[in-house]
Amino acid sequence: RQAQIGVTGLAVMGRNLARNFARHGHTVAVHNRTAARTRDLVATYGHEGDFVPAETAEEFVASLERPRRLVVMVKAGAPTDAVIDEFAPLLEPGDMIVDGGNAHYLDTRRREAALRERGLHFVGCGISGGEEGALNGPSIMPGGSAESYQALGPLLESIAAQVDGEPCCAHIGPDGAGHFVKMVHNGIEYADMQLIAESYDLLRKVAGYEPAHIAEIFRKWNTGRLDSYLIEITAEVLAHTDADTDRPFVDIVADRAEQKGTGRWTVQTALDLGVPVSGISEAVFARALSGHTELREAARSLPGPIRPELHPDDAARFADSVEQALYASKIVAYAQGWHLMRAGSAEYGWDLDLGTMATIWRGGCIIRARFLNRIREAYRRGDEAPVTLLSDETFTEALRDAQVGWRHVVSQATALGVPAPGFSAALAYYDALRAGRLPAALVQGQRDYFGAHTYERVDRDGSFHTLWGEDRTEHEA
Ligand code: NBP
Repeated sequence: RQAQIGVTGLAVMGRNLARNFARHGHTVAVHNRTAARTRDLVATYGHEGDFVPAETAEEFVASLERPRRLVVMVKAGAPTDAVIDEFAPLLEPGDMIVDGGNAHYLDTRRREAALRERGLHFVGCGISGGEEGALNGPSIMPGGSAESYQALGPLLESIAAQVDGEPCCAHIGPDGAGHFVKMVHNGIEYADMQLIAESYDLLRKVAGYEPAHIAEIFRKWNTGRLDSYLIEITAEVLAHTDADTDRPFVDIVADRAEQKGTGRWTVQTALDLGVPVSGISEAVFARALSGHTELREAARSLPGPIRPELHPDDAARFADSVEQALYASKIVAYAQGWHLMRAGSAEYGWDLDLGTMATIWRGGCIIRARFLNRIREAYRRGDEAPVTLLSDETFTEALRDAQVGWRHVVSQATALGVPAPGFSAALAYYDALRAGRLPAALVQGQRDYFGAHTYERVDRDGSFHTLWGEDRTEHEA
């Protein structure tokens, strides 16, 4: 019998994705380099649906109906190329290879171009939600040709998370667009996590609350505008007690945060495209800093301010301000992420619909949140998409209301010596965009002085250079 879709690479993600397809009534061909995994999948989960196991690549390809839809879920990087090289010669024009791994979008662009030459569709497909999402409904971000989406879309949409009857899956754009937005999703996820972590740290060190109390505060926040998966799990983690020591779980975890690389890719891409994503970069650097044990050891005895204990009333007020700082900084981080997607779209000619990401990130993925509805609305209002989310009326109003608390938190954090790089960077970004004049004018003056890099004037067109080492007269360059 012929399968509608095939999955090769049956580690946690591939296995769960294959089960998800099967549970939705699709016949799924399954294959893995090491055949034991394939046999294991069918033996353990065969009753969940219609699986067609294949031991060889040839058998696998032969079991797929045409045009073939072949999902690759192997380790990103060289393994993906190895799998493509193995399967491409066995496929026929019009067939589709879908890479559901965490590929870099530039690799996806390269692979798509090479396979297009052979008449094959290559779909770089971002999948978010981890193993749980893969099984029960991820957020899916497929790139590639519109033609391939015609054949793939209904299948992918059927297994995606659903919010208000809408699937968390949509065609993103050509070649690397799907993996690009998945990368930005992960960058935003880094920022979100860092901002939540800073909130915890301030509530603990400034307000003086214990983790269990902070868990309650997060639970309360989760019933309001901050309602999100990450706030929900944060409350769970903070409320957890270590069974061995009876101490708060968060206190027995080594304070070195790790990273796999998509946050770093986001920042590298932002540097290349000249997009300020300080909320995301501070989050990436905060993780990096936490891992530099030797630096932290060397600096441990550096002087800091004395931290007075807060009166309980002041502590409660401070907690409210932290909620405002978190919300405002979150708006900034998302505005930066959306700016990066807009820049990527322009750079690569993707014509991204920027509202789509807000729609498909409302469910299935790690940053799923009520908040995304507001972004979706921002892109639906009016004919023109907002240049920045900050200037959308809903967000402008929220920032107006939050800024007093936000500034209070950043100044308290600074005065009391508690690092809040995410909050501070977000506020600096906000104030810099708001500023009528920036000291960039002085930087241009400096550049012209030492390097004759020229400057533009506010009062007339043209490029100018001042003869700084001579009579300081100005010349049109
Ligand atoms: P892994 O990333 O651990 O990869 C293991 C799979 O790759 C196995 O099926 C393995 O086959 C196969 N593989 C390797 Br390694 N080298 C191969 C080669 N040269 N030829 C053929 N197959 C090869 O699996 P995962 O954690 O399920 O993730 C799969 C993809 O999904 C990755 O790109 C990951 O970044 C992405 N992703 C993961 C998550 C998550 O939460 N884990 C979330 C979103 C996306 P074998 O069994 O024969 O060794």
